[in-house]
Amino acid sequence: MTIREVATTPFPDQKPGTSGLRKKVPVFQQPGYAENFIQSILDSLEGFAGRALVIGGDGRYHNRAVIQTAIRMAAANGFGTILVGRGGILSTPAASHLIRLHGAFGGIILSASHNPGGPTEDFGIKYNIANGGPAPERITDAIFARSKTIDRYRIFDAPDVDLDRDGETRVGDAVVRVIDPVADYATLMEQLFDFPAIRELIGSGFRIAFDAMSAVTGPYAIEILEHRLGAPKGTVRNGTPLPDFGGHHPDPNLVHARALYDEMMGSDAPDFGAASDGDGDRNLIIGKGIFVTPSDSLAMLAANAHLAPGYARGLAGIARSMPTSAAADRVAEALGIPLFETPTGWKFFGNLLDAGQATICGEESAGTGSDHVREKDGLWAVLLWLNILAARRQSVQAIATEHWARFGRNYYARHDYEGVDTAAGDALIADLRGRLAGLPGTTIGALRIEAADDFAYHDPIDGTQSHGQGIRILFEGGSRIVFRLSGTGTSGATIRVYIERYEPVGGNLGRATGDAIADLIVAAETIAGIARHTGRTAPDVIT
Ligand code: VG1
Ligand code: CO
Repeated sequence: MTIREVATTPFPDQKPGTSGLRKKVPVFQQPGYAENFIQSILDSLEGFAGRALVIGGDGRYHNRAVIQTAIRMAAANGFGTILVGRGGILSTPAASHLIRLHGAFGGIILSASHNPGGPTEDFGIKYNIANGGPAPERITDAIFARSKTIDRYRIFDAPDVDLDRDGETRVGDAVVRVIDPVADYATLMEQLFDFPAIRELIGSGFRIAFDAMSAVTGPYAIEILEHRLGAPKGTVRNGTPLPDFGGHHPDPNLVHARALYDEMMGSDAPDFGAASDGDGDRNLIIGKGIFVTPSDSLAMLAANAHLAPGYARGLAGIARSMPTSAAADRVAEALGIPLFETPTGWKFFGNLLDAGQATICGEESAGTGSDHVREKDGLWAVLLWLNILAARRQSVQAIATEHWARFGRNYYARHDYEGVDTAAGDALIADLRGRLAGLPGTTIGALRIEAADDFAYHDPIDGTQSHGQGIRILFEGGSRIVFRLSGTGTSGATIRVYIERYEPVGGNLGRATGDAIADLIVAAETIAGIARHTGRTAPDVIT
């Protein structure tokens, strides 16, 4: 085995987005493309000689090829141990856990999350640091800068590692260990939650439907829900990870998990429905007859977390991304703990979790998690819900209704305009930005704008400043519209419009969301001119 130094030239488009570098598979298949990015990661790190690196992915098309490349390059660059999930599989939260469990230097996760997979669909690479979390902007900026000047990469000439058998091999001096992707993660869940109580709930006839969407969560959900918690076989649907996710979007929302939603709204609905995304970090929660918005789920989990053994000590604080509704803020206030508002993307929670300032975090995009790892965690949210349901012995509907009666209700929806011309998306945001100063004090129908700004974050732990994180229009009474551009897409622009209306305790808490926010939807169009800029008169996806 020899190390090869391969001369290369930069690709101009390797800027990591909200969660790593995501491109179409054919882009990643260009000679040197993945190699350049991986070498740019390695060149941006210091002090990893002889240390461990975790590598795994969500099993999508091209996963195995890039895993072999990453192993050969990590070995050639001096890592001492490389831990790889069997079959090249690791869910994002499981990878985060393994980095922490093994005291690894970091990890390379291959995923494009909820985006479709296949020969012409999406692929992604991201780097996670020693705390198990996504690399902060300081590192992703360095990776991008390096990718623009890179002129060589280092790789071992070596045969492929057999990814399908547990055990150790060597690539040069590095030990490559293929490990069970599920076992350690399942054990961690068992430590956090009251498995006997959940097992008893299930034994009493409580029915669960879990849709793994033919993505990475299948093996985890089968092991935990069916094997360890005794749910009947078949509780987990679409439980085998497929390279093309069966041709679907592995995005657990009301559009792409429609079959589950329809079942949960039907007369013979199970008691609890859930789904996860391509890489296992998102969650969809649906009770019998009730969809729980992710923002509400965060608030309800935080309000009830003490019922699970792992959180019986209480929460130090709650963190949410800016576009996530303020439902969690009211819980934090009631618990007398701090609430942190961060930019979109899990990387911004890492410092708060490391510092012990926040225990539970969440995003409106179906991401919830805690300080047990440094990624959002789909199955974790499902299990915390099940633990709460086992402790309270009430329906999801009853828990939600009581929650709103106590805290009020943040009616909430996100409207996505996908595949918009990039220049039109940029122009819409630039136009809004230019008009921000003139908006406060103006009215649209009965709505009066109280404040408008472009969200900036000052990290309270390390002082980092992040600007331009989304346009906020705040109305009197607590309603709000947020506009931002997606940072995870691979073609064109996606405009996200986040709409929220607060209904206080004693108000009308049982409305249909669409009705409750109808005037704000009209206001969003009036303020931003979405149709004028994009030619679109309706969103592609409403979540
Ligand atoms: C989206 C979500 C964001 C999430 C990110 C990664 O980003 O809005 O909340 O953290 O995806 O999630 P954006 O920039 O497209 O809005 V995942 O499940 O792709 O790792
Ligand atoms: Co994901």
